[in-house]
Amino acid sequence: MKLYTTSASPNGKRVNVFLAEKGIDIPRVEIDLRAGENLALDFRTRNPFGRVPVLELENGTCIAESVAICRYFDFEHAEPMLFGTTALEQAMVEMWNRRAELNFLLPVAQAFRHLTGYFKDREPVVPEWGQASEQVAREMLPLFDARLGESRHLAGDAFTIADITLAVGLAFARTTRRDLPYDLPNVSRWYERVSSRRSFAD
Ligand SMILES: N[C@@H](CCC(=O)N[C@@H](CS)C(=O)NCC(=O)O)C(=O)O
Repeated sequence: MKLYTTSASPNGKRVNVFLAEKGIDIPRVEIDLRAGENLALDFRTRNPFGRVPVLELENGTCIAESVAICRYFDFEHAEPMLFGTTALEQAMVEMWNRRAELNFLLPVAQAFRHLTGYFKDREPVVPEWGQASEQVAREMLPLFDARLGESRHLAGDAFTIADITLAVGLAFARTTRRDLPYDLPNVSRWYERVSSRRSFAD
């Protein structure tokens, strides 16, 4: 088993934190995104979409999409369950993880890509789209703040994949200096607690 990843990228980080929470260590192959290693023919045989991370199993099956990789490990290594256990928990985790991904992590990534032109060698860069995406992330953050005012973690009492998604999005937004309201009280308190978990250290 091998994980093809870029540890510094948001989705690489998402899987790394998840694996650390589970106490799983597997061999990794670092992919240099800047140099376009993810676009090479060899990599595309593992993921035709040319994105990291990709998990390659012993039998050669390749699983791309960070949430799909995390789900695989949640089932294979039960404790702690990070996608919930009961029907209700699983639905809440799915809801909050999708909200965190679609309404925050993705717009933050789009803002980065289209405002910096970081991948201008491989995609059209549309600064207006970058601004609109940053605006979406800015407007959504207060909704997460409201949720975290009434709940210890995003999906309920337990720490889950939804917290990893939002925290990784926030860490990436901070590092890349996106213009967002970082001082929201509940998000700030929650972020301090979550990002100081050992799994976020590397
Ligand atoms: N939905 C995918 C997104 C994967 C993705 O966009 N990965 C980025 C790094 S965070 C990437 O490979 N970028 C390289 C590129 O766009 O060329 C997932 O959850 O894994």
